Amino acid sequence: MTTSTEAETDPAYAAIEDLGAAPLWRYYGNLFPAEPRSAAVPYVWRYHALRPHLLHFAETLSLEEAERRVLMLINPGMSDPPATVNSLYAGIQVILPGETAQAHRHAANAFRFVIEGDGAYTTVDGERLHMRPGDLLLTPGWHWHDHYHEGDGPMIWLDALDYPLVNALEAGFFELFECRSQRPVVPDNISSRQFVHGHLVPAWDIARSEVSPIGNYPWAQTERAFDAIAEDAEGSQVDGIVLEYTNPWTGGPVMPTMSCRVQRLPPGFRGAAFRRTASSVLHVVRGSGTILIDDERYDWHDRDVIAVPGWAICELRNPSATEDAILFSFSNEPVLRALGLYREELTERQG
Ligand code: GTQ
Repeated sequence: MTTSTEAETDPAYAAIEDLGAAPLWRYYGNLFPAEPRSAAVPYVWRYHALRPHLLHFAETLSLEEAERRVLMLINPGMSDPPATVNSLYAGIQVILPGETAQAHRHAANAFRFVIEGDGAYTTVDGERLHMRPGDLLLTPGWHWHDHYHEGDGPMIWLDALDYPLVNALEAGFFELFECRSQRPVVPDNISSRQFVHGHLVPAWDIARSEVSPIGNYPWAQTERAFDAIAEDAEGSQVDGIVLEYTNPWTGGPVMPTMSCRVQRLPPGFRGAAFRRTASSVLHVVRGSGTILIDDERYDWHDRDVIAVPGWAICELRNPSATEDAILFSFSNEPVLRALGLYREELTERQG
């Protein structure tokens, strides 16, 4: 038998290293943790603090120079490669009146959630989509997309992409379109209008893709969906009145790698503590409140963005006596579910 001191000096360690091999017994605990340990840490990006800097770059950096003018929201635990949480990235993009962000496509799936402004459009595979605050616009992988702004004042939105996953899988592709902007080839906003009825959807498209055919999920419909919920509905004990944006073909998430939700926390809401293997990002649409993440309390306010690492113990609260809080969120739950790795549980807080 070899003792541990002998092991330190055993020349066989260096010999196997030179041969491209390693002793599993020195790696075991890290490779097979008892439970997930996220590289991401909990973090809150303050919209009111970032916004002036975003506008500074809007004044000093042209879209010809920047391609996309975006402040990436990089998790302090995930700088290389940069990500917001595990397989997801979020950023805050600004475009000014008269500007165009040139057409391109990438293998990564993307979507945008509009924060402020009016009069901008994104064209996705030849469909012009009008962007208004609270709208969710999908740019599925390998769809051409460009943005332009005809309105007044800055247009700002939250971007989300799954590039950390796509790059980890070494499946990233990127192409510029042949000209700066696409010409529309179908009527504006047609996909949202055709699918708005939900129970009566165009049946001639036989693709039935895992990617939603809807380009824009307008905020006006989201509000209508909330208004239709019964007054005394209890909702989820952890998430309140939570709605999922769905792919009308499957009833499942809008894209195979990202699920999008919006939730209303009524005044005084105190959520139960829970954890999930999925990692998520929250964006405050309205209101303010707190989230306990692994026993640390974080305040959040209007338009902030919050990183929630996978398997962290979380608890949401809306302490206001009178105001609802509305959160938009996205997560990698569909990836974990597809691979049989999704778990969630109610939990006691530690400590
Ligand atoms: O608007 O197409 O934040 O391609 C990152 C990559 C936005 C976009 C991002 C992108 C875009």
